[in-house]
Amino acid sequence: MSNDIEDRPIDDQRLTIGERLNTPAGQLVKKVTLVIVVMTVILVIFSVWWVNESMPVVASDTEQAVQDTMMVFAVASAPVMALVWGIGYYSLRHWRSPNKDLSLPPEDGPPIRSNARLTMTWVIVSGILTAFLLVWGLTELTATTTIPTTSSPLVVKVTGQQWLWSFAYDNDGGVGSPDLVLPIDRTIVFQVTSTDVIHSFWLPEMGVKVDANPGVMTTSITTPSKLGTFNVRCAELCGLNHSFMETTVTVVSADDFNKWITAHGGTPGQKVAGGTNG
Ligand SMILES: [Cu+2]
Repeated sequence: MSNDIEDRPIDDQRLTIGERLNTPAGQLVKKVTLVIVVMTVILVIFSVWWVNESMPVVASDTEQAVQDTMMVFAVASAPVMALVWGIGYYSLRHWRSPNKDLSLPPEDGPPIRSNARLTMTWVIVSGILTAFLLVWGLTELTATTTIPTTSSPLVVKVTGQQWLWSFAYDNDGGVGSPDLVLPIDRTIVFQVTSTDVIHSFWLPEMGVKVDANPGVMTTSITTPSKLGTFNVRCAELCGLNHSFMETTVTVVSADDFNKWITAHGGTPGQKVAGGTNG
């Protein structure tokens, strides 16, 4: 049997890019590219709008990093999604079987043996994209989980139990409280545990969500960046009243924080071994 594919003249490959774009196949490529570009623009606009619309207010550096990462990943994935949809559009529109009789399989198009330029472009572009996202993710992860050595962090002991949270400030005279009060612009180290079942300590506006496990101390850090009162929730189904396991976190100035500690019988900066449990 003769190999009719290899015998076929390869006129297409002798044309310049400009000439090839003017062939019927080239016109089609231009049309699909336009669809992909328009779809990319729409998806980027949608991503930016959706992240701004659906995410909570930013009350800490951690939440800022979370929302920046959401935005970067959404925008970076927009052209990939547009490419997949664009090829889907092309396939559905132009490779539909012309046969009304669906018992007959559609005729195959010419097989493509290789396309070095396309392969290299695909490998390089997707390699750069994934490397960028990996480096971005690792950089943000390191920045939001490393305690800065230049500042003195505030340690807050967080205890979950069915169905309330309690907070202890062992480095400030052992103050205990059912509400969380934090000074602005100071690194906070949460030491989280539970007295009964597994809970999850969640500060939606501060980008903190960490398991509270009985017998184990988990740690999470953040730096509040906005004055105000925000939510404290439990994010792990922990029993009958799980949905009521909530309180507030109030971010105040450093002076007001010291006054609050003093008003609750503590001394700012005075360490207490063991401390209270709220
Ligand atoms: Cu809980």
